[in-house]
Amino acid sequence: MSLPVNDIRRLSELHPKPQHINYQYGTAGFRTLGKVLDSVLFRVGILAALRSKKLDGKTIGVMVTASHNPEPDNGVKLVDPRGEMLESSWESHATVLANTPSTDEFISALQDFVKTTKIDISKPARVVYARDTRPSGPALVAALEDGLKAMSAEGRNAGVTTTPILHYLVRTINTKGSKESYGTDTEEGYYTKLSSAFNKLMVGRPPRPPLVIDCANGVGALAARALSRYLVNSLPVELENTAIDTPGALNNSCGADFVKVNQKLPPSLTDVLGPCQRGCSLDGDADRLIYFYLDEHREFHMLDGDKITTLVASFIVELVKTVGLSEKLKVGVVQTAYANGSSTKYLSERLPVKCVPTGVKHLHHAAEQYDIGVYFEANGHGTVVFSQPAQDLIFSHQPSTPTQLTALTHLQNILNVINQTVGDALSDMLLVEVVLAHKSYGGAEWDSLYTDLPNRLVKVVVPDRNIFKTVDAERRLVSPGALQNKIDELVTKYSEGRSFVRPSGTEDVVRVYAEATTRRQTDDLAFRVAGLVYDEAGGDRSQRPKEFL
Ligand code: 16G
Ligand code: MG
Repeated sequence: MSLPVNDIRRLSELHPKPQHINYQYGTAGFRTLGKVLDSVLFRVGILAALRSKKLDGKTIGVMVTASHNPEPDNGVKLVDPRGEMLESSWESHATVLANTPSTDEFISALQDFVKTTKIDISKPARVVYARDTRPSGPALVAALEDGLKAMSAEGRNAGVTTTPILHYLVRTINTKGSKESYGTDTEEGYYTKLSSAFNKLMVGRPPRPPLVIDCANGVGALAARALSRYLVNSLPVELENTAIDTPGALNNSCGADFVKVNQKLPPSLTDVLGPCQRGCSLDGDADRLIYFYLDEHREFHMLDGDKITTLVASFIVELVKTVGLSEKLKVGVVQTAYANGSSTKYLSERLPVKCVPTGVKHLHHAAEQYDIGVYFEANGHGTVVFSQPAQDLIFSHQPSTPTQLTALTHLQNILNVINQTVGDALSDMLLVEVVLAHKSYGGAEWDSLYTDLPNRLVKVVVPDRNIFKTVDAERRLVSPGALQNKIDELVTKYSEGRSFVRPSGTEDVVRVYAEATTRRQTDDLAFRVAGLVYDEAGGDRSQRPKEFL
């Protein structure tokens, strides 16, 4: 059997590739302005069908979203059968196929690809897809559907939903009826799985003050509302920034990225969040979560991905110890260079900690090397993964005391609260709430586990970010030239100074991170390193970073 060339040709003509645009399947799939993604979505439809055929008809996921980015942006990424990110060797195939200029060249690139990758076209193709609330979403989904149609793939439209729910659906569809079954393959199945485990964990805990959830005016608003109906007796919530139909509102001065980058409360919550009340922000597709609270003087405190890691990892370690399984279940943590130095210090004194390059796939894979792997990026994306033997043990172990039994039951329920496929803001939020309730912590007690070093993230616009090459989990530059030496020399002048430079995987910029013991020193270090980067890369003088003191 060969490719249905006629159908592909006819439909491809409806989705011509714009000239002069070079697409790239980056860290989070293809991501750029929604209005230039039509041809990409059509081609991704075809690629998803081929990926499914290659994997013997397993269901592949496609998510249409641009996450925390501005509303006019959009994007698309593929999800592999266990709900994980697309295998990296296929990322470059995706890039090649998206950039072939004409229908004829696209078809011949497809034919080469099918041959070299040894795809059996006669196999079935199944794809489940969803989108976030962006206005450009419906047209992009229609283009994707044309791609599926061209391949006669079986498509399941999961509608408007969060990225982590789409990942959950992929995993549940593919494991249905098997020993590794992960739940019911519907949104309702997701809410039921998470909430019933959560509700069991909250039995007997004192009632909690309401949690304010900033939904970033995105799809998280729909999911948080749906989830809250299952939590009436366990967790009171107040949903804010739920204006999914207001043009321009998505991620605008709200959401997890706004809070993390600006290190401040979304202005819309100023009159909402009371002193000592907990709040959290989701991002535009609800796969990132940042917590915060105001102290009694209404001063803002942020609890980011590093704080979540510490809270969650410590709690799981305690449970494992109480159950008496410390020898058999090793808990480890995975972070990136963006993790606050204080968090790394605190965690390394207690647990194995690994540092990997930015991007969920790196963290996820590294976390899978532990029996129980906790990973979070500082930006709030993360989850906990349990190896299959660890899960089997947790569900088959025979405890010898009532205390052990209680801890084991908690561990079992914790496993079901967690979305192991990918970082999931709502699942992570439930997990955090469980730990806070069990430890009787408010924001301040949680925050006091360690004190963040002041830190600063700066973007530098350069003519070509590709000249920046890093090693050692992005902590050191090997190119351009002597830049790393200059950074090293500068850093020694700052108490507890640390700084690194890496090219962004999602934007045409270079990012500079700096931390030191005081805010002033941190800002100064970031500014100086940004200046070095700028000078080394030879950018336009007018765009040289300005001092932000
Ligand atoms: C994407 C990544 C996120 C990473 C960010 C870095 C996924 C699903 N998401 O959003 O993990 O932190 O890119 O962006 O992998 P940057 O390369 O522009 O700094
Ligand atoms: Mg996101």
